[in-house]
Amino acid sequence: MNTYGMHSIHGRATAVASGLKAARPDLSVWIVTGDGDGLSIGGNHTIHLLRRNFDVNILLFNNQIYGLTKGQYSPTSEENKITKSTPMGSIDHPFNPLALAMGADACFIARSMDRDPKHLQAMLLRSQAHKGTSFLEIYQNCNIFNDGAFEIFTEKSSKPDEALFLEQGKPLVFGASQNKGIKLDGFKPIIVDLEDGASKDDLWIHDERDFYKAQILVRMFDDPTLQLHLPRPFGVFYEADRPCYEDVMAMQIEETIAQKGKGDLDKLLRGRETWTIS
Ligand SMILES: Cc1ncc(C[n+]2csc(CCOP(=O)(O)OP(=O)(O)O)c2C)c(N)n1
Ligand SMILES: [Mg+2]
Repeated sequence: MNTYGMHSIHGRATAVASGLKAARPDLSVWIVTGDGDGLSIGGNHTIHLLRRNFDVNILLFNNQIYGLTKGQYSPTSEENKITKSTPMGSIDHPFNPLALAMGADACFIARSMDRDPKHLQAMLLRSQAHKGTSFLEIYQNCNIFNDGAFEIFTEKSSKPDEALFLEQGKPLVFGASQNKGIKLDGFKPIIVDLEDGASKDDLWIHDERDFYKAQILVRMFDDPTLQLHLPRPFGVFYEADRPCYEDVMAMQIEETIAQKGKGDLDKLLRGRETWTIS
């Protein structure tokens, strides 16, 4: 790759990338972050980047653990997680990264996984093509400190029943022989059997531009209250167009210069009044 990378402070890649994009809007800027980095120490910066909508790309590698520091629980670790920092099991409720992004008005929300390089490649291209901040969550195995966290979605034997691949304009189908589908019962997603009377015509048709359905999709996890086990969606959940921060900022600067002329930084720093202390 003809590229240049820089390490910033833990959790602040989003802030550094925002500054970089503001100064150099011509660059293609990618933020490579983790569940700890992007949602714990840098959680605040992540949500503000999403609402500001700089045209940058976030790759959130979610392994549900602090890997580098040797296995402490993270804000995406499941409840009751036993780690060195939670020897009796964690008692925090985890973040749902895509629901958090939705709540911060992100304009591009997608999920992929490390063990499906074809799908991941397609999602990287979609992230790149989107004008605005893209938020791509990537399920990633940490073979040392959290091995097998996403096994049910990546193993050949369970993947067809557990992973649901979203495609624009297509019905939500899954299963080894594409024999199961998702239907909406009011606001609740329910599983129907296409080999047992259910028709494809009744299924939920995926529309990346549907803001309301995206709210349901990002919440498609197991539902303990309904005792419902749902497949986990992968793909582009939501895309919308909203002006980018750096473009509006450039316009504002241009208009102000047209009205008031070019500023003088030295003059501004010196201020209107000076005193001589004797
Ligand atoms: C300011 C600061 N605080 C704490 C740390 C220690 N630290 C380094 S990586 C890390 C957590 C990383 O977790 P995650 O972002 O999930 O990445 P992973 O290693 O799992 O890929 C922490 C707490 C640090 N390097 N800098
Ligand atoms: Mg991690």
